Formats: sequence, structure tokens, C-alpha cells
Amino acid sequence: MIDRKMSKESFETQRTEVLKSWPTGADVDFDAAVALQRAIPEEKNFAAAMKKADAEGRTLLQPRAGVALVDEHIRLLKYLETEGEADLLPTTIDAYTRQNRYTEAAKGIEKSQAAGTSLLNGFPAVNHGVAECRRVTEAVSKPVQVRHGTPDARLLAEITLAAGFTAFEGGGISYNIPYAKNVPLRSSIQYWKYVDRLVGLYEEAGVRINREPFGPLTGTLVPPCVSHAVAILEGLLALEQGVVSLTLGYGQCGNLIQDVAAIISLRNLARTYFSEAGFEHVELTTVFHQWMGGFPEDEAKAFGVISWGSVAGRLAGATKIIVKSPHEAMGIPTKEANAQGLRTSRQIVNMLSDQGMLDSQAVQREVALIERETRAILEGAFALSSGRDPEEAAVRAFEAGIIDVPFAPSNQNQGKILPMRDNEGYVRIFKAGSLPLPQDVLDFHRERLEDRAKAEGRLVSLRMVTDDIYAIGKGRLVGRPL
Ligand code: 8ZB
Repeated sequence: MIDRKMSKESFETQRTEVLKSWPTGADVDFDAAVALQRAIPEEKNFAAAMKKADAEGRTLLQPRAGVALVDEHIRLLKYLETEGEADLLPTTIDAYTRQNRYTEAAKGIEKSQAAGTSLLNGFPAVNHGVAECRRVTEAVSKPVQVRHGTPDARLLAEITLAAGFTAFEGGGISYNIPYAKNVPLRSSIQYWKYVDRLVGLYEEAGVRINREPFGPLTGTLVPPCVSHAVAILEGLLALEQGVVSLTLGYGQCGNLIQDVAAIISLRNLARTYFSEAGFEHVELTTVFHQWMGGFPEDEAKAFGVISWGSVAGRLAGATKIIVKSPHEAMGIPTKEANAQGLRTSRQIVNMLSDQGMLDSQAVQREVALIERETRAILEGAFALSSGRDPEEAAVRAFEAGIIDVPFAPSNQNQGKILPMRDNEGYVRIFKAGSLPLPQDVLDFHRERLEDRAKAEGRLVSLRMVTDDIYAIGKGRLVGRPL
């Protein structure tokens, strides 16, 4: 096995720079951080909670949440813990911090203080610094994860992990391609190598931090094979740097069979690829994201979408579900709406918990299809690298369009593929761009789309793609003509 761990010198040189990039970086003391992390009780360690849920076959529920000020953020998390019955807590970071714009985040904090309410769309952890962030993790009784969308999250990771957060979302691909316009993929992968190496250093010091690449990517009709290929590459990149607790994700597409098959195939593929690469001791778990696309404005209908996501996530046997709120169409939810989304999901997951996983011939057919597609993409990517290097494979595959994420803003992505629903609502591929899928697979997708076109009395066209993007928000799954 090729050792691709970042060297100690390279890490330390970067660390000096990273910690100097904003004044609060000076308060990071790794030895003190390890001592703090080691004193955190097991039930507040994210990795331990995920491992336990996996062993017990349970599905945990986690919301998204973050506001500008520390005390308000603590009140929010405590509310989601008590009234929302959340198993796992988040801290969603604001958009300025995600772009390393700490001066603007500071203004947002000041204005929020003056207004007495949050004027940022998340929690500016870097500006608050280690001691204030630590008040957050100490105030709650559940594990807390940092959730964001940051191409360069090195300082954010240093500060939050030193403050007792035990899980960190993101990756060099999944927090670049859907979030940034022109950050070179090579750069974001380097930044995230640092984050994963930092988690590896905690691991070596006896502290297990959970890592979760962002599975749904653009959240807009992403075919499972595309997000799976990215998840596995990001998983390999993390494992290479010493990560052990790894959660791979997928965003709900909406057809139950496809969604269940997606989680099953994600787990199968990841296990195989990781063990073939020499990583046998991985604590692998999965996350299912409730629908990430446009939501109905009607809260009653939104609860329907939330419930359907809970059904799929639970019947797929995902280790956790990321929950939406009835305010999704409007923007950031109130704490009450957030807790409602959680309790709706709780009711469904509880009612399904004794019913086992969904399995059928249709599920098995779809699992086999997704596995073949994902393997074709990954093997196409690895063929462009030497020694199956996931970094080289990822960079070259994006350049060549061998991995291509639909509807992504990044100029690092070719954006030539177009997905579309078939007549039963499965997400299929209309334009494959340069995805290296076998001809019979492409033919299968085409046939399914032709079936839908026939049923709707129109030709397979771009119009169907736009209809699909708006369909769930308008109360349907498939974007049928009026
Ligand atoms: C890519 C993630 C988008 C989702 C939610 C959005 C959307 C973003 C916050 C939040 C609660 C926040 N989201 N920021 N939810 N509090 N500060 O992430 O609504 O569902």
C-alpha cells in the first residue's frame, strides 16, 4: 500500500500559516485540545454514536442549525435536543466564514448583537474562537458536528476540533464543485488533505473524530453513480490521512426503490474499494439526506416530502438521516419549524424501525445497475492516475468529464451531463457527456426515458429536465406536462 500521508513538515509549515490567518487561530493548542477531547464522555462523541447506531441497526436523526451569536446558538441547539428529540446536533456555519471572509463575519456578529437577532445565515465559529465555541459543545448533551460548505476549512477545523466538536463535514470535491465557481480542484483537495491529516493526528492521540463528505453535491437530480464515485474518492482521500470514522452520504432522489438501492450500493462499493486499497479498519456508516431540491411552500405538503424522505432513509437502513423543515421553501427555519421536521421524521422512523429493510428484485436490479455505473466511472478515473491515486484520479476525471456533476457552478466541472426522471420517477441520464458508462447501460437509460416520453405524448427533451427540477415543489415527483 502506497503511503500518501501528508508529511509532518508539510503539515506543520501549513499549520503555522493557517493559525496566523485570523487572530483566533492563536488560541489553538493541540495538546490542550487532545486533553479536552479525551475528557468528552462517550455519549457525546459523534463517531461512537454512529458506531453504536450501526451495531444496533438504528437510524439517528440530525437537523441543520446555526445562528450568529453564541448564547442564541446554544438555546437553539438545546431546543432541538429537547423539543426536537434530535439524536445528533449540527452547527451550520455562515456563508462568510465558508468563504474565509472573517472581516465580514465580524460585522455580521456586531450587527446581530445590535439587532438582538441573527443577521448571519449560520454560526461564525472562526470569529467566536476556541473558548466561545467550547461553550457550545459543553452546553449540550448530544454529539455536535460542524456542517458548512467551505473549500478551505483548515482554520475552521483547527478551531472547532480544539473546542470539542467531534465531527466535521465536507471534502475537497464535495465542498468545492457545488459551492465555488473557480477554486482549483487541486487546491481544495490539498486544503482538505490538511483537515483529514488533522483528524488523523487526533486519531493517533486517541481521539476519534467523525468525517463526512457531503453526499448530495448539488442536490439537483444527481444520479447515484455520480455522487457515489465522488463519495468513494473522498473516502479514500480521508482514509489515506488517517481518518477511521467515516460517514458516506447520498441525497434522496425520490423513487423509493432507487433510494434504497443507492444506500445499499454505496455501502457495498465503499467496503470493497476501501478494503482493496488496504483500509480494513474503517468505521463505515451512511447518511441519507431528505430531499435537497425545491420544496413545496405549503407546510402540510412539505411534511409529506419530509415523511417520504424518512421512509426511504429508514427502509434503506441508513445510519442517520439529515432532516428538513416545513420552512424549507422559505429559507432558514425557526427553531420551532426545525423541531417539527425532526418530530415528523421521528414518528416515521419509529413506526418503521421494526419493519426491517426493503428488499426486492427491483431493489436488487437497481443495486446491480448503480454498482456497475459507479465502477465504470471510478475505473475510468483511476485509469488516468498512476498507482490508483485518488487525488490524481479526481483531478483528471473532472478535467476529462469522466466525473461530471449536474448543475454545478464550478468551472472545474464540465457540466455536460443532464439527468432526467423516467416514467416511474427514477433519476436517469439523458445526456451522459463524457461519463464512461457501458453502452448497454446508456441504452437502458434511454429506453426508460423513451417510455416516459411516450406516456406523456412528447419527445425526450430539455423541457422535461426543467419540469423535473420544479416537480416536487409543485406537488409531484415526475415533471409531467399540464
Ligand atoms: C446545502 C444545505 C442546504 C440546506 C439549510 C437550508 C437547506 C442552511 C442553515 C440551514 C438551518 C441554518 N440551512 N443554513 N438550516 N439553519 N443556519 O441547509 O435551509 O435546507
